[in-house]
Amino acid sequence: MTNTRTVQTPFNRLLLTGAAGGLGKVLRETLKPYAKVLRLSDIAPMACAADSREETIVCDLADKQAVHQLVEGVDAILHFGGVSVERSFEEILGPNISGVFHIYEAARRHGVKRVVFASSNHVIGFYQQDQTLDARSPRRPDGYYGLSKSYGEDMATFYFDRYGIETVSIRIGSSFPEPQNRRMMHTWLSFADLTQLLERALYTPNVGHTVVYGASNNLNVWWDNRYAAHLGFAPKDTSEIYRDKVEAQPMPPADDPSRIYQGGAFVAAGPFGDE
Ligand code: NAI
Ligand code: 15L
Repeated sequence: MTNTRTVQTPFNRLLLTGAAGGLGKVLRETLKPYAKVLRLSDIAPMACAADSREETIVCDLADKQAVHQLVEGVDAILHFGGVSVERSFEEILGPNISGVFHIYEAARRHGVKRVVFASSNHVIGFYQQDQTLDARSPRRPDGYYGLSKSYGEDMATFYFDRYGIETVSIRIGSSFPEPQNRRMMHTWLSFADLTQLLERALYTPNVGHTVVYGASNNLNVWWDNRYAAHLGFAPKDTSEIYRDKVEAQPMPPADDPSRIYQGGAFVAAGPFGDE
């Protein structure tokens, strides 16, 4: 993928959490123009630093002191680490809930002024697919994972109001190489459009706490980004080019959550811990 946008002055050091994950591996490459040094972190092992423009640090987000050390010396944080699917509350608690608190506390103590938070469409997953939402629509999380992202967004608002740390929370739809099912025809976010959105989130001045939905220029998107217009996000890709391939899959039954709810199957996960 090539990024054709004007590359702005690189940050001295950007921190990317979740660097060993699906998106982290992509962003490790596409974020290079924006940082003299990219600090890559995950709890899982990562490929070693390729050159002096990369640093790799293994860190558990649930470990406050380790996160404090991780954040020292960075100019901005792209927070992508944590549990990325629906799990029990106990599994979500450390990585996502304590983790996001540790990130903001470390940002405050080290004077980091900008965070980009990988939030999720699952903060609004219990809305039905015939509804159009904007950033002011009340949240309707579809599980503990969505609740943890909702908490992360509240954390971002608090740290802006109290300490002036700015955040762009990106409610990512479905960011994969291509849409995998009919629902993702609406929610798909290409890696190129994600990278463009991250660039806007890093460089746009005075964002306060901005919430933006992360979807490509798909034919029928459920989300209206009017309250994030100042970011100037203009997605270029569309899921339409995959329509024939996706629609060759069997149609799920009419009562399948993937046809009813914006969050799809996540709304039906759990309960956990009854066994
Ligand atoms: P992923 O699951 O592939 O990557 C998440 C990474 O976080 C993993 O490498 C994992 O090892 C790491 N992690 C988990 N627990 C950790 C801990 N305690 N300490 C440090 N690192 C830990 O997920 P993916 O798809 O790359 O997503 C990245 C971020 O974007 C996640 O926060 C996810 O919630 C969010 N997101 C992704 C979407 C997508 O379509 N890919 C959609 C919406 C949100
Ligand atoms: C998410 O938040 C997940 O991290 C990702 O794996 C997908 O399930 C995505 O949402 C989605 O809703 O398609």
